[in-house]
Amino acid sequence: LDSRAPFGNKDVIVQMFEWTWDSVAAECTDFLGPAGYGFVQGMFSTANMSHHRAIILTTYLVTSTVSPPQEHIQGDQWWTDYQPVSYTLTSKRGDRTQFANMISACHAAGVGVIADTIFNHMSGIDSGTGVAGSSFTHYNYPGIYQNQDFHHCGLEPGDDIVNYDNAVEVQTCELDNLADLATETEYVRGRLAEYANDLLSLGVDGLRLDAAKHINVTDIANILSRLDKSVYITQEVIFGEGEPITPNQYTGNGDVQEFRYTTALKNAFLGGGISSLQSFDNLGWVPGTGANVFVTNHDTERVSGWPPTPCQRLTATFRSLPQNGNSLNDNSPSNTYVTAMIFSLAHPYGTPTILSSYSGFTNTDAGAPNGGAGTCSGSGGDNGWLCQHRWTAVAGMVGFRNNVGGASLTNWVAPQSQQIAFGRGSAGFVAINNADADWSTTFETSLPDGSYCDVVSGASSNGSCTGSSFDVSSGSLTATVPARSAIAVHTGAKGSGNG
Ligand code: LM2
Ligand code: CA
Repeated sequence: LDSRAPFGNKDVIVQMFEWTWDSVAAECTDFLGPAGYGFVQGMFSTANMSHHRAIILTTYLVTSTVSPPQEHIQGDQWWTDYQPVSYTLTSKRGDRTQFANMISACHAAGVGVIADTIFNHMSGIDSGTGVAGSSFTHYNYPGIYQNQDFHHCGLEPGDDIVNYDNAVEVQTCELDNLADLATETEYVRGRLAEYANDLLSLGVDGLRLDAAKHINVTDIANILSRLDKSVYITQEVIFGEGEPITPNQYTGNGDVQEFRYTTALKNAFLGGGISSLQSFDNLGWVPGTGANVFVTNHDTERVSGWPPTPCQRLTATFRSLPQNGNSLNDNSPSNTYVTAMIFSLAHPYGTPTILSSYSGFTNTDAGAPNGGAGTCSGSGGDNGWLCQHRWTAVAGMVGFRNNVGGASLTNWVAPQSQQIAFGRGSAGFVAINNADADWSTTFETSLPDGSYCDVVSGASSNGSCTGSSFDVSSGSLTATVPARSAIAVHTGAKGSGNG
């Protein structure tokens, strides 16, 4: 067992962006992993289960990533969750009891929970009252932090980070005016560890460290050394060309989010050619065993500020901002968002996170729909929620990934720059056609002979396929991969015919 594997040997993370704790709990129970319904048994024979539920089972790891559980400022914008005012576990997503109940429900369904954790800062507004009633001013959070617990860098007017080429400035000045915690001090370290340990005591399985780039790597190491148990860690360290603080410096603390991957997939799928995506091993990126990767996250799916003006492009500040919109998203053309997620779940590099978010993100401030209560319908979204984690191709590829495990990449072919196919040992095979014409060919695979269900278009149900099916004979698989689409088969989804 890889001690870094997020939860058991299932490594797919779903980021339930802005879902309330009650709605995450229900989704864990209803879809993400019905208790006792182990995919490891591999069969979907329970009569009263819909095939959608059957596909998913215990496959996902849930992260409440973009919904930090602590008290934050009031307001309707999604980003109010990123301005903490106390460590009371009451947020717009629910209270402490609901948070604890969510963890219990998800665990009962075989799904782990990662909490988004803000170690870098408190609020960015001058004063107010948080959602649990705590009053505060910018550098005074009664009973928690006072003026001396914050950095006052003095390097720029207003103490804001401007120059990303200066490591001290990036880590001791303020990100968007957010009061920057003095994480080198004993008191702040101890207080942050106390908060993290409170989360762990409720059963949290991992932490996403928000704005980790803005915290010295040794400060993070010190805080983590105080945790009561070892949990999965993923750190947000956004790569910026030429900057002194790099993602690779943080690998000793746990996984690191590799934003170069996000950018590479966008560029490849939108024109550069997906044949460039065979390997990420010799690019100087975070090694695959320590990388957390995604096609998009809550920051990059938002389009504000992108593309940059030519003048912005020249500034170091711009280079390392979250690069809003610098990724594929639900509005991307030609099904590229879906085919890129298929690629991400099929390729062995990194631990993949699938964002599950809501539409209308072109309004970059808009908070969650439906009062934050996440709802889905069948294999799609509902009430403004997109429910990417339920999409047939995404759910099918989560099953693919769990089935192929750590099998190595085999049988790679790329007859042209927008068509690729590869296997994962003898356990799975995928072909992605990002060209505008169908791709009809015979692939050489390492699969055992048999009949397989295409998990992009459907699933295996009682020995037959709800989508397409393909036969493998002497390793050969003859298929037509539709334009701007994909096919994927694996040994955990056998079947024939067409349901
Ligand atoms: C992260 N990365 O380092 C998160 O992934 C990102 O979503 C967070 O920014 C950021 N850290 C801080 O936790 C978001 C959002 C910002 C928003 C901040 C704080 O992208 O737009 O900033 O949360 O809520 C907002 C205003 C900004 C204002 C700031 C402070 O947009 O104009 O700055 O609040 O009041 C004066
Ligand atoms: Ca800092």
